[in-house]
Order: sequence, then C-alpha cells, then structure tokens
Amino acid sequence: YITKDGRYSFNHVVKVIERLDRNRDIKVLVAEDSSTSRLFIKILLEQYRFNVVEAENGQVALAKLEEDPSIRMLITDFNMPLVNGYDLVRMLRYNSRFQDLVIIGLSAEGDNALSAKFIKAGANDFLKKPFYHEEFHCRVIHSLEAQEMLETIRDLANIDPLTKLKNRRSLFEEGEQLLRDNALGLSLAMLDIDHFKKINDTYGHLVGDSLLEAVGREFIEAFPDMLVGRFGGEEFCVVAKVEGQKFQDRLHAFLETLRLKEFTEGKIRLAFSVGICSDKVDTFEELIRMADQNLHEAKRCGRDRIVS
Ligand code: GH3
Ligand code: MG
Ligand code: MG
Ligand code: MG
Ligand code: MG
Repeated sequence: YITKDGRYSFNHVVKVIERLDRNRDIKVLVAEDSSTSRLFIKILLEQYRFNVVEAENGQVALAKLEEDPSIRMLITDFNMPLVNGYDLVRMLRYNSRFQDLVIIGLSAEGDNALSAKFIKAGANDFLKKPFYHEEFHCRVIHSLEAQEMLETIRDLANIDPLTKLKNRRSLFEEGEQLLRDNALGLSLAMLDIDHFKKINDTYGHLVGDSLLEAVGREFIEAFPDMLVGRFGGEEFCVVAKVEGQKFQDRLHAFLETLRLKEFTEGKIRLAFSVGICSDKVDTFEELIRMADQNLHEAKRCGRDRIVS
C-alpha cells in the first residue's frame, strides 16, 4: 500500500475511495442504549459514508432488522434494556434469515468473558469500549469485506456465470431440500432448446452464448418464486411447489412469450421441448429422470411441445 517515499500508493487511494463509495449503499444498525455512545458510533460510521440507522435497545433493534432486510451490519452494545446484546445476537443467528448479517459486539471494559460469549453466539467480531477510532474502522471494514468475499465465493460456487441461474450442483442441493420440506410433492420441468446446435452452426457460438444469457434473464423474470437452474448446456430445470396443471399453464404461457420474442439482431426465435413430472417420488433424481423421459417423448413427437 505504501510507496518507497512513505506515501499511500495511487492504487491504494483508489481502493479506499471505491470502498467509501460502496459504503453509501450499506445500511448499518447501531443498537446502543446510551444516546451519547450511539451518536459517537454513528459519527464514526458516517465518516466512512455508511448509511446509519439506530435502535435504543435490543427489542427495537430486532424489530428494525425484521422489517428492513436491507440492513447489512449490526453494531450492538451488551448492556441494554429489554433485550441485551448477547441475547439479540443469539436470537438473530437462530434465524436463517440473519446468517449473512455482519455483527460486531461492543461493551465497556471489565467483563473478559463477554467477548467470548458474543463470538460464541455468532458475532463476527467484538470491541471493548473505549476503543481507538482506527481499530473500530479496521474491524468494521474487515468484517464487512470478509462477508462480501464469502458471498462472492458462494455465488461463484452456486451460480452459472453465463445464465445467472442456479448451476447443476446447487440445483440438486436445493431441489433435494425442497423435496424434503414438501410432503405434498413437487412439479419439475426439464426444458431443452430445439435445434440449438443449428443456431450455433449458423450464427456462431458467441451468438449462441448471448441467447442462453437472454434465456436466463427470461427465466429469472418469469419464475421468481420457483427454483430455476441450468441443468446442462441448453437444458434448464424449473421446480415448483404448485400442482401439475397450474404449473403446466405457467410454462405454456412462458414459452408463448418466448416464442414471440426476437432475440439479437439476427431476429432468432427459440422453441423448447419440455418434459414435466408431478408424481410423488422419493428422490429428486427420480423426479428429474421422469421429467427427462417426458422430454425425450416431446422431442420424439416433433419438438416444440410439453409432455407431462
Ligand atoms: P434438439 O432439438 O435435439 O435438442 O437439438 P439440439 O441441437 O438443441 O441438441 P444437441 O444436444 O444436439 O445440441 C445442443 C447444443 O447446445 C450443442 C452445444 O454446442 C450447444 N451448447 C451447449 N452449451 C452451450 C453454451 O454454453 N454455449 C453455446 N453457444 N452453445 C452451447
Ligand atoms: Mg449499554
Ligand atoms: Mg440438449
Ligand atoms: Mg436442444
Ligand atoms: Mg439433440
């Protein structure tokens, strides 16, 4: 970071400015009963351009976090009325919704067991009051960047980079979980683009890629409430908790809108063959296998159709 003559390097300064710029979009909740301390922490955070919200006790903090899922970080005092900081952290971490919230615990010096308690309950870090401003800033930024990196890595592991849909691995993982959680069963559709090889051969693979990219966007827009994944090359999977006929109607409407769309300058039109399975099954693989059989049947009968 430091150049030979002891100055910050240009790259470092650019990084700091970019960090400050990103912080504007990061909402931080400060839970602290002392209004002086709260104001002080708010000012420190605002120096780093964070968007700060406040809570005067643990109960208010919990309510604010529940109503505003855009809060990314919580800085919480230990001693507060109604719900203390330690219980707040425990309650939050018990709920899967708050797993990605960055939490930093704070308390006045004295109780050495407190930092261990906070960390065990799931806080990312802990600071004793009074603290140096520099240490506060470093810990806040480190915890935040560690969380951001974790989320980046998780996305890289789970999301197909071209279509932005779930990749095959996370499709299976989430599909199996969905099946375990839904005793009434699921509906699954396997969709395969018709004659996609011909599109590649005619227009080139880059045009093929941009079509898959566009198809991914269409899927995300059309089925925000369902599990959608890229099963393989030009094969997609949609998994839903809805009953078979309703599911088929939605897919049908989706394919009709896609059919009318002109993709890219080449005005390419896409058709799909689809196999659906809505039977009660024991494993996710079984559901895929049966939908795949119906997909083959759709291809065999002339393509551009749904078989269920
Ligand atoms: P069918 O109607 O029988 O499904 O014919 P098809 O040509 O779509 O099927 P086939 O399985 O023979 O070919 C699939 C093609 O999809 C071949 C492969 O090059 C192409 N493909 C798979 N993944 C990608 C990708 O990521 N990008 C591009 N551009 N093409 C891909
Ligand atoms: Mg307090
Ligand atoms: Mg295929
Ligand atoms: Mg195909
Ligand atoms: Mg084929």
